[in-house]
Amino acid sequence: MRTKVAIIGGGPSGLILSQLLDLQGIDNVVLERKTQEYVLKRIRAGVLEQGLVDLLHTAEVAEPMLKNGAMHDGFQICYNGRSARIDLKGLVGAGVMVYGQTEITRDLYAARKAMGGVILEEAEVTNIEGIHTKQPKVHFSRGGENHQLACDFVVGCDGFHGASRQAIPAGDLKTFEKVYPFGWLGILSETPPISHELIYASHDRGFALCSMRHSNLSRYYLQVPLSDRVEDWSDDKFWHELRLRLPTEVAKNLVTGPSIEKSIAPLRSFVCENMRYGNLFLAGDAAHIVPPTGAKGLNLAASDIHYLSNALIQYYHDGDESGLDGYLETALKRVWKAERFSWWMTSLLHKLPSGAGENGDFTHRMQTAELDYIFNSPAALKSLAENYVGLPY
Ligand code: RFL
Ligand code: PHB
Repeated sequence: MRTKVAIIGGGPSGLILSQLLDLQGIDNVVLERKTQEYVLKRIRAGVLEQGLVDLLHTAEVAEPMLKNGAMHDGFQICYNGRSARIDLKGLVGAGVMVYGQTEITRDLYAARKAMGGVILEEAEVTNIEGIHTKQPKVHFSRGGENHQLACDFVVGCDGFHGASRQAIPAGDLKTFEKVYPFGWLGILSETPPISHELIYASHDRGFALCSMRHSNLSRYYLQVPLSDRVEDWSDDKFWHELRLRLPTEVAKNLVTGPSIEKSIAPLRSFVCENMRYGNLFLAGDAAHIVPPTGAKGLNLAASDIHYLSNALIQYYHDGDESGLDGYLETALKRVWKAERFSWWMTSLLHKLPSGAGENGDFTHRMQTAELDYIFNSPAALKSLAENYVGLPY
């Protein structure tokens, strides 16, 4: 089996890349270890920057998003019992699109199918051979048998736990990581959202986030200790805790109901600086992870795919390798800025353990001072808004 670009992973990164290349007549094959049904059950991102919205237009899959997504011109931050609005549109002239990653993935699978794209489900990549040659080979197992896919380039879109990054020898890897001492417990419920905009709440009991997918589907998160398990959290316990973490006038609008999904995600910042290694390119969560507080994970995956798809198209159409040679530097610059923002927003809003040498809740006082500063400084508010809507590509 042979193709031009072997794409490992059928999540949003891999599917968008596959679609963009196919639209330019560039052969590619997607290898996905799970079934499509399984991939579509994962509940993840919901806030899209304009760059991702534009990319979905280029990929010719924007129609369902335009019909069912909602533009948000601002969001709320609650702290110390009060609530303040970040007027994104007023501050930086742009908003964000609220539309689920699950829906984007479903739209992409439908588009790939309509174009006759090759996506091999339940195909688990085990090894990449000849990364430094002009004809690398991707080894994968499917239906109990081993197969090979020969190609010009391999793109690792296989998420944090995938095989592509592991194909880089340990001695050559340049990775950076911070693991946070808490996780997010998320639930999805078929209830109207508490507000028409997202609410980020900082509270002594821990952080909470009120988000949504549409007018009758809400997504809520609570900061929880890493030792907590989903079984420890009944729906009633979740709703009770959420109410406690919101200002009273906000909490009174909460409509509760049975959860239809409940999961705990650990929070991590991670960058693998080898976004190019020979003829292997890494994109999305395979190369970097951000804590979800700034809603940047999927959006960073999109900017990687924007740079990489343009570079591959330039190579196949004009024989010009400069985009491929520049990918690592261009993508990494944006990655580190989004890492900084996600780390900062996480540190600003979560209940943090005291740092070394601290006493009397020093960290909490710092957070309150910073929030007071932000809401009284047009410059600070603008910086927050500029990063939240997404830095330019
Ligand atoms: P994915 O989505 O993890 O897809 C990788 C795919 O690769 C497959 N795979 C393999 N296939 C073949 N062989 C192998 N050996 C393989 N190993 C793995 C996997 O089965 C999978 O299908 O990575 P991708 O495409 O890079 O997409 C990244 C995004 O999923 C991720 O960044 C976001 O979901 C992060 N994120 C958010 N991002 C935002 O931009 N806005 C948000 O509001 C937002 N909220 C979130 C989030 C992530 C969360 N969790 C659970 C981590 C909220 C949460 C709770
Ligand atoms: C979500 O709706 O899942 C979501 C929204 C905003 C975030 C993180 C997750 O910052």
